[in-house]
Amino acid sequence: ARIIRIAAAQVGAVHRADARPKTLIRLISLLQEAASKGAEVVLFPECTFTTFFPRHFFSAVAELESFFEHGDVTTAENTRAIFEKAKELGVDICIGFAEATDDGEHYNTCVYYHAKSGSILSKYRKIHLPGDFEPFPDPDAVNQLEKRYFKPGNLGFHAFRVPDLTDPTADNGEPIFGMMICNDRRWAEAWRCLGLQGVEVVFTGYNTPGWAPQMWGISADQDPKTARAEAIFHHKLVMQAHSYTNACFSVSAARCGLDDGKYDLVGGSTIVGPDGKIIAETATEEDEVIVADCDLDLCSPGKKRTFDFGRHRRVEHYSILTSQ
Ligand code: ING
Repeated sequence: ARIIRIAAAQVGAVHRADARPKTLIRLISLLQEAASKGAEVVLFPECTFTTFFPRHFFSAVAELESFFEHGDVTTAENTRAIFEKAKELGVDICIGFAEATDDGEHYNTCVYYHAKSGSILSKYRKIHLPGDFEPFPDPDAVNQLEKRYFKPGNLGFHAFRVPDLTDPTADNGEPIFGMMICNDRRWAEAWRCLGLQGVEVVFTGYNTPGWAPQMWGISADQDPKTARAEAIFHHKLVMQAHSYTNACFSVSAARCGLDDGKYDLVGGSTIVGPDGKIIAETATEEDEVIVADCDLDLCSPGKKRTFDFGRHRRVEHYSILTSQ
């Protein structure tokens, strides 16, 4: 069997002024907790080394740049310790961060780090950037300025095989993983691009506000509790629906909690099976680890029957998907 014990490391509130070492230590202890529970792969959230800064409008470039990682994250001062710990523990990690490239571009990025080889197997740059370029006029509005701070990803949706996790001679071969980030999960096309590559586990870190009426275009007098419940409902809806329609497992890890006592992000980290059912989910909106044993061969019935893309899809009728 091709069974892998996978964990999601949910990260609670990270404040704007939190020192980076303090946050890094939290991430490392989450990794250690997941390893102590036998996890072989651990997913961390989007932009997990700092507070979720795209909610703020920065006029000073210097502070904005302080939220980005420069150079190789596996060796850079601010981030290398978690990769070193992953290698020491022999646990693969999938982790999100704000990437500043050598040629001055900025992306919302995540990498899959393979502990055995001590290398990055795959990098993904977020393609669907939500929100706006300009902040709302209302100074109390919750902004979402990813279109201002990041460039749309340029690496596509690429599934990749991961060595050293299961018996490579088993039928179906080495595991096929894929990555997306936060808002990507709301776009069926992102999942189908990975599904058509045979993906068996999709990893998604996220930062989802519980209360952002201006961004959603609804009136600001909606009850915040209702809005938060709706945000969690829509998060689970897309993780479950797209796992089912692509016959794959999915893992989601929230950055959540009340950053700076004001900006709330919802929890709801999940591990979902290829039947669309939630296998594990967090109970808090704090730092929390969930784990599940994922038998990747449970994807086969869906891939060979109901969602056998080769036999059932009729691509000659889908051209609108790439022309509009
Ligand atoms: N955050 C949110 C997300 O897609 C959002 C933005 C929330 C858009 C709700 C629309 C509705 O979960 C990020 N970082 O993409």
